[in-house]
This record gives sequence, C-alpha cells and structure tokens, in this order.
Amino acid sequence: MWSSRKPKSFNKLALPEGPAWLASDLHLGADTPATQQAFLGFLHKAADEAATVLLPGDIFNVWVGDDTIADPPHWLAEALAAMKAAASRLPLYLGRGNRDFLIGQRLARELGAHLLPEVVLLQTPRGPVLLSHGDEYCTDDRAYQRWRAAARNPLLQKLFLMSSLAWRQDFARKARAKSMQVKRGTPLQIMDVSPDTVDAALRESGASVVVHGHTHRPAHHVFAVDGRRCERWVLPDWELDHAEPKRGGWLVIDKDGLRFQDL
Ligand code: LP5
Ligand code: MN
Repeated sequence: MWSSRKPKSFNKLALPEGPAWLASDLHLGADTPATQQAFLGFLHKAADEAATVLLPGDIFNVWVGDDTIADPPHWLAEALAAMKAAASRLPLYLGRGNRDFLIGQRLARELGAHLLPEVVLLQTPRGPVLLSHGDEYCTDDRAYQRWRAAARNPLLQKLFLMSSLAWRQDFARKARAKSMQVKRGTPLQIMDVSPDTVDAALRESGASVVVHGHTHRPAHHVFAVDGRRCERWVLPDWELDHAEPKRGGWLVIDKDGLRFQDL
C-alpha cells in the first residue's frame, strides 16, 4: 500500500525553463506501426517546440531486458533511433511502467536519456507536480499489487534476466495473455486508482497536482484534500492501430499551467 511504502523524501527534478511534454502508455511493439509513426512525429515536434520530454512508463508493450537492444527488430531500432535523436536535442526522461519496468541504465545510456525514479516531484513553474506511471495508486487491485510486488523483487528480476531472451519473451507473452484474461473479469473501478491512495500521496508530498498514466482514462480531475484544491491529470494511452477512433496525445506543462494536446 502507498503509506507503508512511503518514501522518506520525494525525489525532486527541476525542469529546465520552457515547455515540458509528457506522454505515456504508447505500448510500442511489432504490431503498432501507426502508433509508432505518431510517436516519431511527437518526438520530432518536441525537439523543435519543447524544452524537456518525459515518458512516464509503458513506452513499450513489453520490455524483457536491455539486452534486447543488442540485436533489435526493425521497429525497435527505428523507435530507439528516434529517441536517441530527440535526446541529442533536449533532455529525455524515461519512466518505467507496469509493462516495461525492466528498462535499465543500459538503454538510458545508449539513448543519452535519463531514468526517472518511480515517483518524482517535478519542480515546475506552476509549483510541484507529482509524477509516476500510476499503477502504484491502483491499490484496490489486489491481484495486480501481488504480481507487482513479486515482479519488482530484485532477486527475481536478476534470475529472470539470467534466462535466455527467447524464454523471457515467451514468459512475457504468457503474462500478457494472462493479464488480458484477468482484466476481462475485473471491474473497471477496481482497476482505476484508489482516491484514498492518491490523497495520501498528495498529502505526503505536499504537491497539489498529480500526473500519471496507466489507467487509459484520460481526464483532468479537480478535488479537495484536507480543504486544499488538488488536481489529477491522467495521461491518455496511444492506440492508432487497433481501435477506432484512434487516440493518443500528451500533456504540456509550462508557465501557463498544464494542458492536454491531442494528437
Ligand atoms: O498491462 P495490462 O494493461 O494488461 O494490465 C495491467 C495489469 N497487468 C500487468 C501484467 C503485464 O501486462 C505483463 C507484463 C509482462 C512483463 C514481462 C517481464 C516480466 C518480468 C518478471 C520479473 C520477475 O501489469 C493488470 C491490472 C491492470 O494493469 C489495471 O491496473 O489489473 O493486472 C492483472 O491483470 C493482475 C494479474 O494477476 C497479473 C498477472 C500477470 C501474469 C502472471 C504470470 C503468468 C505467467 C504464466 C507463465 C506460465
Ligand atoms: Mn501501464
């Protein structure tokens, strides 16, 4: 639960002056060519118009280890080249989601990007903004939190990463299939963030704005915590290959505040 995992102090990140662009839940893979093209367009535009890009998780549909980049499939090579090009023009921050939490320093180094801590307090012109992937707020989803705790175990991760790439890819395919099956039987409300957990995070961090992705329920919520006006901005997922209408977009944070930018 959030409070029992309460960090003693929050990692802070001062954003450089100028607009920060945030996008998550792109779920890139071999079967998402249209989503990938939209992402490449986003990075290209960001390099011209933004001062920082933050990608707080689930950039990839699944990530089974940084050694994937030694011999990447074509789609991945293309995505990595675009991220590297963007990172050569502005700071690029990679967060880890529930599908790509095995992203590590090797990938970041290769791209010239920086890894984000699990939860980070962004210092923005509009005050502190609490940023994370969002799955840590889904504390009513007990089955997921059990899996999450196991999958974040450093020893299990080490063992997993020691097995062959083919075995890991096969495991990931089975885990994805299992997840999709379990989700079909789980009420949407259980899979959403727990309001109490979000309130606790806002209380503990002192921020009045929280930004996350993961739930695929983009929105701008305004509510009160202990009488303090708070906001929760939920980033959209990107899906331009398997859904109509196509969807995706990002959040801009600059001196004028926060706003969504549709694709
Ligand atoms: O991702 P999504 O949107 O489908 O659903 C998530 C939750 N599910 C997950 C699981 C991921 O999709 C799978 C990620 C694979 C990572 C590969 C690396 C593995 C490394 C291991 C290192 C030790 O995150 C889902 C939530 C939903 O979000 C909403 O929040 O509900 O959670 C579940 O569905 C709960 C299930 O219990 C999760 C089951 C995971 C699979 C268990 C392993 C089975 C493997 C079988 C092999 C024989
Ligand atoms: Mn996610």
